[in-house]
Amino acid sequence: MNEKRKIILSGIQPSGIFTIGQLMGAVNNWVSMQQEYESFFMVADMHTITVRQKPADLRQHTLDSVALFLACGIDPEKSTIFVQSHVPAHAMLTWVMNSFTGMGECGRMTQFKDKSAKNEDNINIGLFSYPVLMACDILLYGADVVPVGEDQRQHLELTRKLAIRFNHHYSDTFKIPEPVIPKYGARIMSLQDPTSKMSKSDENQNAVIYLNDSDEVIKKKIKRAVSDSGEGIIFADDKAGIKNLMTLYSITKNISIKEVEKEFESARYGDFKIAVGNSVAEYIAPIREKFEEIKKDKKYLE
Ligand code: AQP
Repeated sequence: MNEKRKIILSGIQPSGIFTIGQLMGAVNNWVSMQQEYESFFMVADMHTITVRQKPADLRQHTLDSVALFLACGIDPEKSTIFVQSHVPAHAMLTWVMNSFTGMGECGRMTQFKDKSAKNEDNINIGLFSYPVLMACDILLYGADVVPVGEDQRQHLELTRKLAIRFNHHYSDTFKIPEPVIPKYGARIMSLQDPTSKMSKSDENQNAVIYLNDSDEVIKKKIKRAVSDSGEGIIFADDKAGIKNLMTLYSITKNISIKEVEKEFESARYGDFKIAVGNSVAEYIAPIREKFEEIKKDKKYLE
């Protein structure tokens, strides 16, 4: 039993109620991996302030994030849950690592380009060096693996590059981490534009399923989800909307994509969407109920 367990670290920004994308892309893996790994899960508030925040909202979202971690199945007896800004070493190492990072390396990051386009009036240095902070989050804890969604793959590659560079210049200081990205659910798409990632800050609320959405709201959003003018429940890249709904069904029912195809072989889109709506609502309901329950106990969360 003395064998040293491998370490995982991952985080989520407290910028609102989590989406089903964050659950399927990241948190579900956290829950299963915490059994085996020494686990650190972080409320990444320093990342969140790269976009303007209202202080009261940020405080509330930080507590909500902890409540959501617990509601999704993170066990505080097994895992360490912490708030990033409570550990000054994150900022301290970031200053060091900023001096090892090229301007071009940060400028190439897709997330920086996307977030700059969304926040044209506030393209700040924090937003630019966000991936350096993320690299330091991971390297500080000596994480072996980092469970994340597909959109974070590029940041993980930079983390590895910076660690290797630092180790090469000095001594073997940092462990080189590996990403863990789920086979399905690594990129849950917007319900209204299935060619782009489901994001909690989407202006169109019908595009996003939040973990506190009611059964009725979930069913309605999925009924209205954009599909295509064709037919057939087929998992194909040219059927992005249907592919996304099939992913949601497969994960919420815990069956394979092949089984989904078989179950809906001769179904029409409308009937399929009703089935997906029911399945997703059933999957989210216990999380929502647990979240509402835990949220009442602010003292415990603090
Ligand atoms: N749609 C998604 N599908 C799969 N995984 C996702 N993740 C986020 N969205 C999806 C994964 O969730 C983890 C935490 O992400 P984050 O806190 O960095 O949030 P984000 O990616 O910035 O999320 P949003 O919803 O896009 O927020 P806004 O709209 O505020 O920018 C990561 O592991 C991420 O891969």
